Amino acid sequence: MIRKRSNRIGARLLSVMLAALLPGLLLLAAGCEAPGGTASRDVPTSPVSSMPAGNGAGEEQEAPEQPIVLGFSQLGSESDWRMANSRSIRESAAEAGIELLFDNAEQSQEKQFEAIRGFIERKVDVIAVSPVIESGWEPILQEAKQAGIPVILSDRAVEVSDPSLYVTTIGSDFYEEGQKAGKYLLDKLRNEPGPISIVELQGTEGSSPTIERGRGFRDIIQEREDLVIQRAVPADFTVEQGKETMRAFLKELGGDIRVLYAHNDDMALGAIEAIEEYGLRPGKDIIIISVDGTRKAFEMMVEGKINCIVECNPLLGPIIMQAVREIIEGRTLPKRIVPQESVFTEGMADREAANRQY
Ligand code: GYE
Repeated sequence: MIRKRSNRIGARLLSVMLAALLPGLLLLAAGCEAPGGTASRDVPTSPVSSMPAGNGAGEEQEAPEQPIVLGFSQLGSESDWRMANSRSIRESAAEAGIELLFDNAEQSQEKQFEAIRGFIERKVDVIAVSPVIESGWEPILQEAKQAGIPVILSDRAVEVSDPSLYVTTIGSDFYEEGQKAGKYLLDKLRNEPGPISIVELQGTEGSSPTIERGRGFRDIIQEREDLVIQRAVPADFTVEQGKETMRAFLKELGGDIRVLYAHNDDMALGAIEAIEEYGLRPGKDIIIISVDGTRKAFEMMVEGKINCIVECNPLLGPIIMQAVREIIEGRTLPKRIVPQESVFTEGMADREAANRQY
C-alpha cells in the first residue's frame, strides 16, 4: 500500500493560489449557527484520487485510499463542557470516516507533549490539540512542524511568537464571553447603587479562557468604579473546587458578596451548594453569572439560582473534522474559526433547558 499523504500536503502551495475559488471554512465559520449541523456540508471525500500524485505516475493513482489519521490531544475531563467536547470529537470523527487517536492528558501539559510526540512518531496526518494552558508550546509545535504535520488548535489558544506553528484555532472568543458577562451585570445593576462586591471563580490558571474571560469582564465593568472585584481565585473549572473556593469567599466576606462571576457552569454549581449551605439564596441574595450553558446550569436557571449564562459551545467536532479534510485537500483556512454563541437570561431558561444537547 502506498501512502500518499505527503503529496496532499505538498499540494497545499498550489492550492493557496486557488483559495479564492474555494470558500471552504470561511463560509462555514461565517454561517455556523449550530456546529452540530455543519457535518452535512458537501465536501469532496476522496481528495487524494482527484489530485495528481507526485510525478504523476499511473500506478500511484491506483493506490487504495487510506483513512485520514487525526491525533487529538484532549486536555482533561474536568467539566461537563469538556465531556461534551470529547464526545463531539469522537462522534464526528467516526461520522467523517477519520481515524482518531484520542489522548486525555488529565490536565497535564507534560502529558500533552508526550501525546503529541506519540502522534508524530506514528506519522498521523493532522494533529489537533486543546492546550491546557497558553504558554510553553513553541518547542513541541516546532517538532510537529519539522515532521511536516499540520496542527489545529481546538478550543483554547496558545501564546507563540510564530503563528505558522499552527494552521488555525477553532473555538470560542473568550474575551467576548467576558465582555458579555460584564454587559449583563452593568444592565442588571443599573438601578442599584454601589459599592457592590463581586467575587470571581476563575478557571485553570494560565489557560486562555481564564485569562480572556477575566480581561473581557474587567474591561466592561470598569465603567462603574463602585463595582469592586473583591476576590478572584482559580478553581480549575471543577464543581469541587468551585464549592470549596466559594465557601472560603463566604467565610471571609459573608453577606457582603453581591455578585458571583464563575468562569464555567461546573464551578457555579459547586458555588450554589456553598451559598445555600451558608444560608443565602443563590440568584437572589447573590447574582450569579456563569459561562458554558450546560443542561444542569439551565436547570438551575429555571429554579432562579443562576441569573445569566454566557454560552460557550463545546460541539466543535464537526468543524474540526471539516478543517482536517480541508487541510488534507490543501486548502487555506482562516486563522481563527469561532462558532456563534448567545447569552441567556432568566426569562429564556425554560425553553432553552429542553434544547440543550449537553
Ligand atoms: O468553559 C470549561 C472547560 O476551554 C472553553 O474549559 C473551555 C473551558 C470551558 O473546562 O467548562
